[in-house]
Amino acid sequence: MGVLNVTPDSFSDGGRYADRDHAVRHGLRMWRDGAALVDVGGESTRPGADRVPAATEAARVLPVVRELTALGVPVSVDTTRARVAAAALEAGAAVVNDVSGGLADPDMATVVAAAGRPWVLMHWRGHAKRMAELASYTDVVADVRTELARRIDAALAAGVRPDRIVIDPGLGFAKGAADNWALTARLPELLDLGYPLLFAASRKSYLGRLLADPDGTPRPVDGRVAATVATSVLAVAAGAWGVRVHDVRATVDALAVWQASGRPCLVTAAPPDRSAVGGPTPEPPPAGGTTSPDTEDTR
Ligand code: PMM
Repeated sequence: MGVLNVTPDSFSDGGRYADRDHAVRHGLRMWRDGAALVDVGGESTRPGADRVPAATEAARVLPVVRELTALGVPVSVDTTRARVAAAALEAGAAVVNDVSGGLADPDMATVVAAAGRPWVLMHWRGHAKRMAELASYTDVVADVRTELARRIDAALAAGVRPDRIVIDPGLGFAKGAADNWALTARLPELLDLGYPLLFAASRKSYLGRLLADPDGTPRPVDGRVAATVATSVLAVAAGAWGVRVHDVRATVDALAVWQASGRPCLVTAAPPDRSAVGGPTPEPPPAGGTTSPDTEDTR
């Protein structure tokens, strides 16, 4: 899943693709680089961010979703709003990526159930403005697992088909660096829920802190590609179904190496069926490049 934030303020690529033509070109490039989905988002979730009105979010994402799908690019819409999701599905989006796991908008489950499309349920505790206060856990992996299980139950109760559900631990969302590393190390406990898992560490600040200078200055966003690729390969080798990344080409290359080396597995338990969620098949990667962001985050 290639990240396409059509926002002026996302931490990882803020402002870069706010222009529609530029966004479409970048989405097309990520698809050509091998992304199976291009994830179009119109509301920043960086910690502390204010919400944007639904109409603004829709105005940002819908033309891009429409243009990319017209070009044959499979698209997911990154939104917590049922209204925006419904309009994006109507415009051709194949998947709803909901960082709130259905919690932000009570109508989301109905929309997704009626559309019959895959739904990414991310672990979430609250909107960006206050998520830092919500990062308190007894055992982060057990707590995330329990809270994700509740979201799955709610989705099923609303009529969403089990083979349409994807889960996501929500790295950096009401989670500190130690929480993110624990979730990475203990991914099998989340996979044990029996659903395909999306892993989204790309360029997040805990990678910047891992790679900080001796004086403690975090590595800037554009210096986190190798660390992102490493986390993605580890996640896939542990059984993740997909990875959400900005640097598609580097990720696809690394996963080609993983595949050519016999898909070594980091866990003994059988990973979930990766074909369980209907959706697009990746295109072979033709030539192209990726761009680097220069903004900082606090996630
Ligand atoms: N992270 C961001 C946005 N959308 N979606 C899912 N499913 N999982 C995530 O962890 C996630 C997401 C924030 O990162 P960005 O600003 O780089 O898009």
